[in-house]
Amino acid sequence: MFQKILIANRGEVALRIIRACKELSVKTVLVHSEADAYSLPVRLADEAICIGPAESRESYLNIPSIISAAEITDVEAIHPGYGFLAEDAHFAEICRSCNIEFIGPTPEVIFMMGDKSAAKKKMSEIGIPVIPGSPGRVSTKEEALEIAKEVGYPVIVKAVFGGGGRGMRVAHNDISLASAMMTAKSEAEKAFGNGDVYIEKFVESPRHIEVQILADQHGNFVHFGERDCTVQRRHQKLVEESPSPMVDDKLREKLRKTSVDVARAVQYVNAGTVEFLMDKDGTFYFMEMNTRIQVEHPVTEMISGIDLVKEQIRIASGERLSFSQADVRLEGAVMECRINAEDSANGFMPSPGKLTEFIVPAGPGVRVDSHCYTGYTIPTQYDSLIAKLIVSGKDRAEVLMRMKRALDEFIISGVKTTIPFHRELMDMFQFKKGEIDTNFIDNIWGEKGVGFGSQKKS
Ligand code: MV4
Repeated sequence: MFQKILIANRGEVALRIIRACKELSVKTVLVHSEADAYSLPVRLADEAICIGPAESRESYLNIPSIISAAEITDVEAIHPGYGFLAEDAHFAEICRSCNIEFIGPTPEVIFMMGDKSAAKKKMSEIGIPVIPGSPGRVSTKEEALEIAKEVGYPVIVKAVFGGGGRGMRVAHNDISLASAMMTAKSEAEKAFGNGDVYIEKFVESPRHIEVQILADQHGNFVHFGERDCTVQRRHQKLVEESPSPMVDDKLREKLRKTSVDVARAVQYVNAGTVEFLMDKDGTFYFMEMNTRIQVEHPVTEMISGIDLVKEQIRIASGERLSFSQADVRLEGAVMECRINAEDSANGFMPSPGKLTEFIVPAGPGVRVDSHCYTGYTIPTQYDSLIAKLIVSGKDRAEVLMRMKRALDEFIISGVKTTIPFHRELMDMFQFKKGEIDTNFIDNIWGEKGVGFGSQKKS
């Protein structure tokens, strides 16, 4: 096991990694920006080094400063968390050349999965179901029209290096396809520095299902069941749960097997998530693989009893998985609500500021992952996640009651939060039945919170 590792991240996930390290007797070095000098992870890490100003480009994305900090403190590995440099193949490569273990997959695998079109092509070649569409990049209007004729409208134009919904455009006919190509390309160029796009059939009312996997350096692969992340607003996940209310045992088995096949095909190492789009009729397609630990990983930790972050560190240090697939027990139900400093009654506008009160729920089946405390000021420069409220129970019905109870207990003053949104969501009959798609929140909440406070109750 490592003696000391560096954490190249901030906020909730930096604290999550520190907790894992303490339980493994691994010393921690946390690099941070000036804006985070008074953060809880800075206080709890064994060492903390300020590497630059608030702006991410000059601190959390500043590779030379991070590597310098790693060299000076003599760490053996770097944990990138999620976001920032977590899926930067170039950063992983630099770590390798500096003899620092990058806690994640190899630069080659990160690079391959970062190219969504190449990843899709590779998976389709080994028989993994993918959404019908162009076999690779589409560069001209003529090619685009050809693909659309083949798969039929509506189609979606997607950025090859996309993610988070940027550089995506839907087209319903030949005329809108030409402009969809143009806008998707220019948006992708601006957001990712590369305007390459590909095209596929647009699935109208999908669900977002993902499967957590772990793989060690010795060829062992384990999956941990699915997470349903269908409740999103403008590509921001708000609620994640396991098991999915819309997946039966037969489908679940297929999803799990497919996910392990995907990981095996690329000789994946460390924690990863295979993302699927699921049709109304239960048809599922491989979408992409996320080569990092994800925000919603506690859902899987609570349903399996496995500490995924500790496993990540063990795997990176060369240890074998200490359990096999047969040892993984997924019991009951778990749900996570993301508590953001946003005004959900007002278009989810960011609401940074000082937390004059921050009192977290507890009790049976409740876990809160948060770096916040009473008196903490939420910086304006970073994302608005202030806490993850994760609740487990014997079944989904118990989880829904427990989540409402925990949301009621959560006291946050000084900023607006998404708690009122979650409280209302827990009472909505469509959500309670699990009968929703990825458009649900955008459709009913709409602009400026229209619909908020006026939902049908069951
Ligand atoms: C799609 C789709 C429908 N059809 N692809 C959104 C983010 C990116 N990872 C892929 N996304 C989608 N791709 C086809 N062919 C609908 C979405 C989509 C979506 C997917 C998952 C969760 C929420 C979503 C919200 C809007 C659109």
